Amino acid sequence: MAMAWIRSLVISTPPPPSPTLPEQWRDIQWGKDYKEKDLQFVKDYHLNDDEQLRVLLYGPTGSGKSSFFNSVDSALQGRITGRALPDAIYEESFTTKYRTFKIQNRGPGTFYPFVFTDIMGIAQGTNKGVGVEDIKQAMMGHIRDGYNFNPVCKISVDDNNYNKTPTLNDRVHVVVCVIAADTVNILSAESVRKMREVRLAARDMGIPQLAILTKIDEACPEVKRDIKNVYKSKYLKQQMENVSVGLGIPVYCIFPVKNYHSEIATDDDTDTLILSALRQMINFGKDFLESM
Ligand SMILES: Nc1nc2c(ncn2[C@@H]2O[C@H](COP(=O)(O)OP(=O)(O)OP(=O)(O)O)[C@@H](O)[C@H]2O)c(=O)[nH]1
Ligand SMILES: [Mg+2]
Repeated sequence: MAMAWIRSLVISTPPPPSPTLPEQWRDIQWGKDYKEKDLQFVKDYHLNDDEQLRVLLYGPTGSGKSSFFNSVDSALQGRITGRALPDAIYEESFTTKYRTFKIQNRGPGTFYPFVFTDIMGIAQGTNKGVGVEDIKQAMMGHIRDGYNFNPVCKISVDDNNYNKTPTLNDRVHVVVCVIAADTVNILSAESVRKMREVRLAARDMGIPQLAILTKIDEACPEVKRDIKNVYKSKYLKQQMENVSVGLGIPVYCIFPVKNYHSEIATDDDTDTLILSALRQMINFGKDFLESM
């Protein structure tokens, strides 16, 4: 009698909802061969000798902008690199300068035709973090490498690092919003407002945009266990939809990545997500350059 009761209890108790979907909702293939194909696409990408594609990374303080550049660099070099210094304590923006990074291709002195511009993070508070006006100036190519952002006032036209006559190469061709997946729901209204402002300014300048969702390993245990669960995780899908609604960036322009942060060697599947985001940046940037 007691056994039957227990059995009926077991049968009638529904299983806990699964945190993952049975199938990936975005088509992506894993493994070394597919990673190599993506890598080849990037290696084959070329522009005219005098052209370069500039990708600007912006987003909240500590979201993983510098780490994303390092991760792209690592994926392309096949080893962990650390040129853009990331920070472990991120109450204040660790990056304070406007810095452009080239990535070496094939051998010394040869570079990929795209560069990354890493800037100070957006922060809550009027006089904290990079100002939206400075990001707009950066998009137009008015800021020179090495400029030290001042959260209190925007760059002055008299500043030594103010470029009065930017060329097409100085301008930004792709704008990337970098957000940590585990902070999407707790971003301050002010940070969201600043990021929306940047998005609208980029739209008005016709600059293509996409978003990177970092720290997917910290945000979802299933992804920490196996990165290949990224497009099965219900939580991450929800976070991508939240970013889309909050910032007005379509879901097809949002890419989840795990940055290299404590690893001592690169990994094919981690590279795959980084390269898939990079491919889209390249495609968008190419379209934009062609339209100029
Ligand atoms: N687990 C994990 N940690 C990450 C990831 N990306 C970045 N981090 C860590 O997050 C911290 C902040 O990263 P940064 O790259 O300095 O962030 P940032 O956006 O450049 O920050 P600011 O320059 O201060 O605006 C560092 O300790 C990184 O190691 C990720 O994908 N997963
Ligand atoms: Mg940084």
